[in-house]
Amino acid sequence: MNIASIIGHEIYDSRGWPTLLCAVHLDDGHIVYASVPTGLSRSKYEARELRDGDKRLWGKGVVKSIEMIEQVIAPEFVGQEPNAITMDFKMIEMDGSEDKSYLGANTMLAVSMALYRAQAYAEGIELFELIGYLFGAESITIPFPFFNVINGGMHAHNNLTIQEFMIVPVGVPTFRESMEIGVLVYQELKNALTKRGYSTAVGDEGGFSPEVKSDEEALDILTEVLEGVGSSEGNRCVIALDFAASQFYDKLTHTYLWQKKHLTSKDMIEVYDELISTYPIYSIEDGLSEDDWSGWKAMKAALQTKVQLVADDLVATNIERIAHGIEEDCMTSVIIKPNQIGTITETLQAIKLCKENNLNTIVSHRSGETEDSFIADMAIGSSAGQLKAGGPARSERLAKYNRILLIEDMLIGRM
Ligand code: 2PG
Ligand code: MG
Repeated sequence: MNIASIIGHEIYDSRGWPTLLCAVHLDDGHIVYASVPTGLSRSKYEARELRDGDKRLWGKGVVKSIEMIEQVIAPEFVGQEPNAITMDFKMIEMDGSEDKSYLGANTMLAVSMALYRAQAYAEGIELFELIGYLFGAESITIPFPFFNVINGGMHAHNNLTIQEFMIVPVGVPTFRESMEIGVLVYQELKNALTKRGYSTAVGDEGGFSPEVKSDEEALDILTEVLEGVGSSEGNRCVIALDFAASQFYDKLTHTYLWQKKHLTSKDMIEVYDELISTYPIYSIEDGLSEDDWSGWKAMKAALQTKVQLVADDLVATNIERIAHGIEEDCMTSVIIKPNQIGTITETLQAIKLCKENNLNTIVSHRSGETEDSFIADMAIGSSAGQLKAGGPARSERLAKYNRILLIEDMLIGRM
């Protein structure tokens, strides 16, 4: 089966900003689609998106990306069988830049995802099966979810410095049961916030964004809710936090602006140690900034036995930066976001590098999402282990969780 055409479309993401959808038309008439997300609290080391930069839609339009797809990429691939890995490498060669700025990481990723889907369709298998096969996996595992239940930082307009307060069900055998616990905690948290007179409006990732007085108050409320739900269900949830510290790092003074004080990396590590001893915290993401290699090294030395230390902005799904982080001994886990690097093939290489070096991986959505559920298949096919896809609310978040529920049902023969 061959590719008949590749078409780009401008669509809108969960924030109402334009984004890109790619359609690969196959010569049997079947069409596969893929659409790409956009981050807000981005690392400066991420691959570059191509945006129109004109007067329309704040310069965020993607007409230039559509032209790249239809006039530059499609002529290379039309008439050929979909072969995602070869075609990803071809696009990397065509782009020729360090940061994907010629074709655009959004352009390349939309095509890459659609090619993986087209190849799975051509081979008559599910997307997660193709990814598992290409990844060389002997078996696959369902990831456990990080549900984002309170939004702060750049994802909400409230007092919270911590960007993401997530809950992670533990000791739960199936994804379906994790999901039940996730929605239960979410609803109980809603009640707890209402009782205290706080708003239950949600932020960009589907978690609540209350005007609580401090990060600690949010943690107090969340811990109280978790204790209640834990005792009634016999299951436990732990807390995962994304501090997104690059966002409160002050480049002029080389300090972190934490709760109105200027703190050093060393002070921040003490803050985390204190928080870990007070709350049931299992995972800390981006506790320090994207350039603070020595701080990360010290943080790992101090906290690695107590908590998972997750690098996101620091390494930006870039194998060279991940390799540097391994050399410097900076983290125990890595966030994996396809649009930080620009192709699925490179994203899978990043997961592989982490696994070969005993690092955990967390496949992640972006704050501006679409209904595309690709990352669910990718997390399963690569046995990434962990997935963060937002709150258990809002369809662009649920699209990922619901796809996993469906795959889990397939795997136990309920299809
Ligand atoms: C993060 C992400 C996703 P954004 O910092 O981990 O949660 O946020 O997509 O806004 O960069
Ligand atoms: Mg992050």
